[in-house]
Amino acid sequence: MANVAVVGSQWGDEGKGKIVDWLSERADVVVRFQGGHNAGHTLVIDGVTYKLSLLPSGIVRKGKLSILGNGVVLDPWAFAKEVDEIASKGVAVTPDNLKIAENAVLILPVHRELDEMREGANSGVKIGTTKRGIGPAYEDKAGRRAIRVIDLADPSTLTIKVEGLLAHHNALRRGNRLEELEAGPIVEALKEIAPRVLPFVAPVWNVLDEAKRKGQRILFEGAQGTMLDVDHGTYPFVTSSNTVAGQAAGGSGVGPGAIGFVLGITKAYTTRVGEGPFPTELTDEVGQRLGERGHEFGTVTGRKRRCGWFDAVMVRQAIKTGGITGIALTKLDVLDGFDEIKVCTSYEIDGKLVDHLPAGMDAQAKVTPIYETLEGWKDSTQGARSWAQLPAAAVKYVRYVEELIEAPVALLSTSPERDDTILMK
Ligand code: 2SA
Ligand code: MG
Repeated sequence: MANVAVVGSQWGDEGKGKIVDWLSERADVVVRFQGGHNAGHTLVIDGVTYKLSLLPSGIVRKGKLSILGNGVVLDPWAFAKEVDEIASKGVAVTPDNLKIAENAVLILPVHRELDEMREGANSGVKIGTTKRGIGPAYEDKAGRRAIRVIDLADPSTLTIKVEGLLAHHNALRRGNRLEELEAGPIVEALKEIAPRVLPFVAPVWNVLDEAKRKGQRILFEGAQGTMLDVDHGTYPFVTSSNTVAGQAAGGSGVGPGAIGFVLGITKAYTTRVGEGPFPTELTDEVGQRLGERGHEFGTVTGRKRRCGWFDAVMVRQAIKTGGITGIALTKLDVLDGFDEIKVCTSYEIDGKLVDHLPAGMDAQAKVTPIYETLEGWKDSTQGARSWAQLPAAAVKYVRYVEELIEAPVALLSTSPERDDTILMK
């Protein structure tokens, strides 16, 4: 089996956690390559629910190596908390089953405060972020002033680095009437938390190279989704990292040849959490019903997710920009019992038919979806484990989706339980 990268093909929350867990059985190493503790991956194993934000989903499986790559932004306090939480469920996180890239960037309280301040401000574009400091941390990385994981190992230069960071942040804080900060307490806090992080630190690129040489299989676990990609998504309503599969290489240090199959996780309808355009959004009772049946609440923040019909235009675009080889269609069972089901097959903008989502913010806001209506099905697809168990109308729906998005459905997921998965031949 080739190395697989799992990415979301919509706006996140497509059910990546379950599929990564399903695939991790066949993998040796599970790697996260972007994002931070803004992700929310829910795993249900033998009736126990695990909610992971930062740790790779492989962590709950014995004998797997989990890796946080250089493309990840790491809040050391959130990390320690998640390690403790998962330990309370009987999962030990040790330097044997987890490695953290030396060159990953840290999220500090200043980043969280800036994120919170911007989201609460009356002016500017509100993004609806998770307020975890993700965006400000990536800004500092690109601005070449970030504190990196490896800096925790060198307390003697930490003060200079933090002072450099504060030169930027205090100017911002002055402008926003936040109190200015001194380096001392931040350095002390970092020194205090360092022992929780340092045992895991490694040159991850080298660990992955060795894994490749040994013929081990690597699973790359994406967070968020293609439409939240900082380049290819609905900018500026995006997260601050590249979420496409190409980032699996850059965000872990393996080179593009290491990624064999790109699996795009795709929900059978659409959801989005946070602000920004959403052409197929339903604010009526149908949207309400999708949200209730699908338990559409943010894993990290508990926010209610916006819901709507499947948008084939958007997913087709995600398949192209993300290089998705095949998709895993999830939560088909949420559509059980609808009399009819709609699928968006093209867009109309200013009276013109359009076959893709244009990049402009104004054009994106003006999109009207054009729908095709399909017959629904009365029988339950929940828990189906074979193609033959699906009602004819559900099979027709899956085939239609496949045709519209121009990519094959490789897997079908019919409940949160990992075994309720149909492998398509
Ligand atoms: P941020 O915090 O800077 O990354 O937010 C920017 C945008 O990215 C969206 N975003 C997400 N969308 C869906 N799921 C995410 N993870 C959690 C989950 C979210 C939660 O799995 O449920 O619990 O609310 C996630 N992370 C970031 C975010 O909504 C903004 O639109
Ligand atoms: Mg999620």
